Amino acid sequence: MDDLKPSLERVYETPPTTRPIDEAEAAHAAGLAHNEHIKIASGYLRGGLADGLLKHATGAISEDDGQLVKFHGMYLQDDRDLRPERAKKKLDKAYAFMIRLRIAGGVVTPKQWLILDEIATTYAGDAIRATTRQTFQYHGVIKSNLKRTMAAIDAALLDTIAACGDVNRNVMAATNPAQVHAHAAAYGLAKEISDSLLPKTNAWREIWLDGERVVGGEEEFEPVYGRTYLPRKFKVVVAVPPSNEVDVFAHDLGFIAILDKKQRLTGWNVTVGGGMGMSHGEPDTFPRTADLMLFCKPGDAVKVAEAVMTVQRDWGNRKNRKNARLKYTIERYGLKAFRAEVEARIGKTFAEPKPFAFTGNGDRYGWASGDDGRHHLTLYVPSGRIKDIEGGAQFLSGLRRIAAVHEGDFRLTGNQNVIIANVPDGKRAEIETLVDAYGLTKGAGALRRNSMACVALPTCGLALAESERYLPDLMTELEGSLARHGLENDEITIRSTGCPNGCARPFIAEIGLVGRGPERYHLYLGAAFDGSRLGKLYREDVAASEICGVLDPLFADYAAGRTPGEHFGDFLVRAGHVARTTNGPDFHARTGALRPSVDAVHGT
Ligand code: SRM
Ligand code: SF4
Repeated sequence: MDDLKPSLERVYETPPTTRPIDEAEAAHAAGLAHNEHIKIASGYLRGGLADGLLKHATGAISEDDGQLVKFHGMYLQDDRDLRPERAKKKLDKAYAFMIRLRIAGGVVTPKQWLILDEIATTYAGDAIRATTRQTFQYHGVIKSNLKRTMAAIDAALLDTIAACGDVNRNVMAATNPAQVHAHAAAYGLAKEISDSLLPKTNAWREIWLDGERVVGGEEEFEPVYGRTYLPRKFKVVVAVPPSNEVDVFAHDLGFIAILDKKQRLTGWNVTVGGGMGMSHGEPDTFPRTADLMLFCKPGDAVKVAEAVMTVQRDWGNRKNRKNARLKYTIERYGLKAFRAEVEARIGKTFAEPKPFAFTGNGDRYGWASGDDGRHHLTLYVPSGRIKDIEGGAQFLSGLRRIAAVHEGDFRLTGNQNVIIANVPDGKRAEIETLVDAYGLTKGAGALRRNSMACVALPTCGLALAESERYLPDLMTELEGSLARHGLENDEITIRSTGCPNGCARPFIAEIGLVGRGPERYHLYLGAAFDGSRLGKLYREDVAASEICGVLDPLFADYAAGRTPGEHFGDFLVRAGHVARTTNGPDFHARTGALRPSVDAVHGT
């Protein structure tokens, strides 16, 4: 259990004792990040959004409103494929909005699915994208359709509030359908936390649904957040061992279910300080796997979530957004001081984390049955893109037909896949027939089953390289190489992102590709199969065409030298191909361990 403790020899800064800076004057004086000023001046997330929507001369909104609209679940984007041609013709960029929903635990009813489908066909280019955090995104919604789209989302009894921005984001929860009771507990906690940490401002209804402006004591709008909300995004996740499908170590705050022998919940291990984002060439930024902090009883979990978030609200860095996530707060003040403050705010001392073990961070595909006799079908949706593929799977049409007859619900997974959940005995054959008729995929080869790619080009404004449009071709090449070495059935995780922000969590995949520039990637290797250990930079700036050639000899070595059951990432570390990364501060070091590992506790 000693491994649970953070490195004690590090020298930490003294934690602040004051509440967050909430005044514009103080913000100026303290040299806070520009986004802090935007929040303060916004009047609880209103800014100039309502007026900006009325400006028909442009499909865009102002730069500051572009920051603010994120809190409403939207991003101003443009189609980057069209940039050169439009620039040549001296046309404005092809602006449109990405809209992200907030769906705690990723559960929607068939009725909601049908409305979401209609929105896709009416306003969003006949596609919905299931994200790496269990929700849906639409791309390509033009400004003049924003309000209509939001009204339709509201009609589905869903919303986009706090899906992006410096707030608590969509709360993820384990989906494992076979663990009926544990899933119910995980989903219940995700819902409770999502509701409890939801911003209270009425701005969303007012702007998008023409709701009435609520007047009165402004402070009462945001009793938890105040006017400046959080220093940065905040992500919460609820996991149920043995599956780490939600990648609990990648998030600011995590809850890991501790189950008794009858699979009933006894309480939650709490993790803090995970995160993926970093910037190339800036060693002060790094991905970090979360620390295990404490164990709490089920009745205390929401209080713990509130306390962790408010300590981060007060202690997080509001001057430098690149250093503002909870992971850096923990690095700055130490886990011990952070936990003491959380306990002080709740007025209770908690127990130490309990042992548990994860086996992997992928999804289970195909049919599974719960102990309540209901059936659940996990479909493989390449990069989460729910659309009709020419000459291929008809995901949009097929799931629409299924939603029309389905009596259970749908669940999105943290790996961009879709579960047709809670199918009664009598409906299973009908669903199966529709799945086959529309060519929906119940699985894929071992590598693809364990793959993820972020959106990247053409919509993501931060992409340095392709991701979703590149990974399938690379995997085809790699599958050939794996087959040559007899590894075609081995489960190896592979994830790619178009930049180091890490939206598909590549730093905890056994093979991680991170965009460096057009057709060039950094290659990270040596992460743990269960998502508990970071990989290490193996080769810088590799041309896309050379990646398979770099990996092929490593596959050969793995096939020849692995021990029974040894995963690829573990093998690469043991065989000395890459140094073991013990945690964030050690991420950029080529060798050596700066911190004790927590692997012993979570079973790798
Ligand atoms: Fe992400 C920004 C897409 C999960 C870390 N992310 C973006 C933006 C909004 C680009 C932007 O700021 O202009 C991307 C929009 C692309 C597009 O066209 O849709 C984007 N992120 C996504 C999604 C859709 C990727 C996907 O393929 O599914 C995921 C939506 C999740 C959701 O439903 O809420 C998505 N993003 C993640 C994750 C994974 C996770 O949370 O498990 C991470 C890494 C974990 C973390 O937060 O550290 C992630 N996204 C980022 C970052 C880096 C944050 C940081 O701390 O450095 C950015 C950039 C930023 O915030 O400045 C970013
Ligand atoms: Fe965009 Fe980078 Fe996120 Fe990919 S990882 S979606 S390129 S921000």
